[in-house]
Amino acid sequence: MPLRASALTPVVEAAESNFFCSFVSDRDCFSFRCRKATAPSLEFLLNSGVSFLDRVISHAMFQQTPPTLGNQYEEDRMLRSYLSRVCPTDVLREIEPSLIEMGRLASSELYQMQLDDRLNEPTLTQWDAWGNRIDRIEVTPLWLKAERIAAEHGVIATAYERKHGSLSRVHQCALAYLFTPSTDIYSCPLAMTDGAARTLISSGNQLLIDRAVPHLITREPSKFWTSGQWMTELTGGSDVGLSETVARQDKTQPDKFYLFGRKWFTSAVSAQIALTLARPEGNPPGGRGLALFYVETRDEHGRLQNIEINKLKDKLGTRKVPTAELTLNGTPARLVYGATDGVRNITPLLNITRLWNGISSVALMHRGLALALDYAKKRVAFGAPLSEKPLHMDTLLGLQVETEAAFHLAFFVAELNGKSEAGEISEKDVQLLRVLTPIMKLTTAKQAVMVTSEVLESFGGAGYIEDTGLPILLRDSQVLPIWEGTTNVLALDTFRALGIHTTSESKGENRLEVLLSQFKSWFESIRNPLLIKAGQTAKSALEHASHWLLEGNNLEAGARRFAMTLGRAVELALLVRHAQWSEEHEGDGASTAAAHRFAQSGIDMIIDQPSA
Ligand code: MFK
Repeated sequence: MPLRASALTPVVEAAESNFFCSFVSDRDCFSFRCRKATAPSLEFLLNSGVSFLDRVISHAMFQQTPPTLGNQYEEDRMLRSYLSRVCPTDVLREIEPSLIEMGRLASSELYQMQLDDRLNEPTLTQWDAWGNRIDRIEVTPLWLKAERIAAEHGVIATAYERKHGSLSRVHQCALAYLFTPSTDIYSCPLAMTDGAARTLISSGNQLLIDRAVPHLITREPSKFWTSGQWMTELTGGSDVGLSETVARQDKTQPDKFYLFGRKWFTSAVSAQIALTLARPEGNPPGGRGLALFYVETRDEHGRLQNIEINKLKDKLGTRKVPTAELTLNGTPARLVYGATDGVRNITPLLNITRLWNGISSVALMHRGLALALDYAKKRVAFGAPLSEKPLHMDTLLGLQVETEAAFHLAFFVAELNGKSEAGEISEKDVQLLRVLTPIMKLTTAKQAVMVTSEVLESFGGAGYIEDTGLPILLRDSQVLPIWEGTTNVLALDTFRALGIHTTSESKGENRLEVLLSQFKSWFESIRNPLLIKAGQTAKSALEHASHWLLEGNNLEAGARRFAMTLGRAVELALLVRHAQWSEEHEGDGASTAAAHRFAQSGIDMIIDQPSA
């Protein structure tokens, strides 16, 4: 209630040793109490009550200091320690300036702009004043800035310039991790752009590589293109083989097609190109009958190429992403790689966007924690800052541990991608990459929802208030388990990757050998007894999952628990390995404490059938 000091009259009560004064009017009331010895005289209050009151009010009105962010690279023990382990010293020296700069941008101008941009959303204008269909999308100021910064700072380019071999992918993911939480899911078009570049390069289609890839991986903002990934149709987001979009071949140019159909969830429709699936006329049903197509959304005059944007989706979160429903009315398209097997051919894109999903998950978790930890130092309740309250700090520590575990899994998958791209990957690591991609995506996405939800709670009511900028963390995290394959679809993909057929009779084979042997090599150098014990917990969970597989009862129903167990066990194993290194090379026991705690945070989720 704002006080109108000028209209106030002092009402004074003086007791034995206390002095109590209320300033009251018909609308306002303000009271203060002080010791009688220091109390102002009634005459003073009557004569200069207003200015006195101003002083009292300015001292007495409680103001909560909001949370702030420091340089998001320099303050991130987890990221810095990890990079110190995986990067040779000269590589770290070369990449650090870019990370420090991105950490600065993320905590300063991008973060401030994100708060200022909060109420802006993309708009769709379908018609101009003269009745022409224009379907113009305008994105928000933050997104425009994010696009420029992403290009200039090489958030895509770094992975393709490959200045540091396989570690360039790790460097790029570190940039993406720092950039993501301050740019309102601009990571979505970047993820798809990265995936499109990777898919086009691996397709070997030189015409399309020459045409599009230089734009996708440039650092020059005016030349930078983003890509969409149009897969989902009304028939299904998961069962993509049901897609109804038809591809009609040009009679005179056999490699040119025209697409007819509806795409139901096209993220970031503002992109210059898209990779999409359609069924060439005469092809059989299912994913094998689909083909992968390359589309340029606009012609040389900037007009959409027979694409109608029917509406923008009204979503729970990711509201800065212009996600649209489209009709393709003869959109020109080119085959990327063969006229069949579209689902298989688009999987390089899926696997890159799933990596981005994991990196975004840990990025949002880390941002939430950075704010919550800073706030804990500033918020006083029940006589002390929250940072001195054991229960509050224990709650945040639990979130830190989940974040750290998720971080190591996401970045391990980044390392494997880097090795694959640099042509340095072993056969065993190819298998690991295939298996760990869905496991990493599903595990980290669930952790992100849990952690960001708890982060909001750690702010009390403020966490539920929009203009603190906090609720967006939870809303944006909630998409992470949904898009790019839901938790259940990815649990089934884990089976696919391990060659497990839920109906097959071949139960005997141990499909988890690749993970078990990896654990063995990671644990060879573990000496700290706490870490040995934590490693044993990871191994036991994996062995339990393996036995459950061999039992072979109701495999499909247990697929999520199986995949989650694998995800948490691998996270724990990676944490243990890193903790041993950190103790020996940095003299830091923080990761050991995290591993110890994570080992007791529910690794094994397998539920056995009751024995007969
Ligand atoms: C912020 C970061 C993230 C940004 C995201 C940006 C925006 C996202 C917008 C979207 O959400 S786009 C839509 C995302 N959609 C999906 O992720 C689809 C989810 N559904 C699946 O993943 C299904 O598992 C799938 C469509 C792949 C199943 O389809 P099918 O037709 O039943 O596939 P099938 O027959 O099992 O597999 C076909 C081939 O692909 C097989 O190989 P072969 O032909 O050699 O036998 C599979 O082994 C292979 N395959 C499937 N998934 C694979 C894969 N290969 C490698 N990696 C994979 N992940």
